[in-house]
Amino acid sequence: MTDVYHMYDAGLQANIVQWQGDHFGSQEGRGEGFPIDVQVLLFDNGNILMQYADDVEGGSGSTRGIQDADPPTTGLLHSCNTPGSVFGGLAILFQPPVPCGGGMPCVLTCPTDITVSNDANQCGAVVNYPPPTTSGDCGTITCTPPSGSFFPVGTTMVNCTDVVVPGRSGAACSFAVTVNDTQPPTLTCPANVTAAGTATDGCVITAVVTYAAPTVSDNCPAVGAVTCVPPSGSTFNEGTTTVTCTATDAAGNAGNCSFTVTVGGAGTFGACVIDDFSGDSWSIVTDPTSPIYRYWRYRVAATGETFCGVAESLAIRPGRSLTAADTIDPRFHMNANLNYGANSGTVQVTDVLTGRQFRIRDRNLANTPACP
Ligand SMILES: [Ca+2]
Repeated sequence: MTDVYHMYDAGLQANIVQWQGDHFGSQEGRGEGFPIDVQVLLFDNGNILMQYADDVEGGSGSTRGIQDADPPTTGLLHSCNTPGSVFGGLAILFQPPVPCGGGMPCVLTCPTDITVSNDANQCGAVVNYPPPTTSGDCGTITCTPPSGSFFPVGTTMVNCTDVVVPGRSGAACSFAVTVNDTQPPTLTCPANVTAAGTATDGCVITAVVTYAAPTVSDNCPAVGAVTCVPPSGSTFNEGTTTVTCTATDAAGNAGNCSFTVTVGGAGTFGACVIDDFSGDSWSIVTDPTSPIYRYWRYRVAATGETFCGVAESLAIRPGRSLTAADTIDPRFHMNANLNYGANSGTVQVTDVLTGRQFRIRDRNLANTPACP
């Protein structure tokens, strides 16, 4: 290679590099090895023009005027990956300025997979992610769905690609965005329930209680059925029972709420006495509006036994006396005589089948604790 000539042509807006080489092909009448001019124009707009001729500047050969065109319009427009096309002319214009196989291939490296929890009250999340890192000759990178999109619960693949241009294979990469539903359903239970109850065999006060189902909401659809324990319509025993309701969403998150069902309890019994020595207690329902009016219950402190029944007679003189009798029950008989004026009372219960007798002697009615 001979001397290289290099200058910038402001009119063409191009760097011109020119040198003289040897022609290795044969040309009629000239044989091989005669000198030719080779010229490369690097235009500011990125286009590249290659041409050769006996004398480029002199306009000999077949490339006359190429370097003077603005923009250059003469010569062969080279198509990438079609090598045969370069043999059809003496000048080659690379446009757009992408080297055919000359640049480093574009390589995209996607971010690692992303896992997040759902946004509050959303069945998905807005996810931001960094763009892929690039190496080589890359164009504009496009990722779908773009960063900042709303991703639904589950796994969504994000696909990133290099802009597709002639002569460059489209680089691509992908990664997974997983949004987990971590929000449990929200349950709203009914208000606490109070039921009067009825007396049953075994001296137990119970009530069949039905209640409204809790309301359920969740950030995602497909919440399973609500389960309450004990279920509505159950028989609830005397006292307070906590009802717990649960619902589970498709992701396995369980929400719950609870409320209470109270049967009987404070106020059910209107009069009570307790033996000052044995600890035996007796109670009776004195409210005529109660479904268990005149229901009595005797508890033996020493053994834990309970006897009960419904008095066929009950007489109350407020502040003065209370008398009650149950003499027709085939199991237990009862007689109560309380004298509030004298601050004392007696209660006697007989187990009819065994003949056992139990008696309360309360010498201080004023110290009787709250009705059980
Ligand atoms: Ca949920």
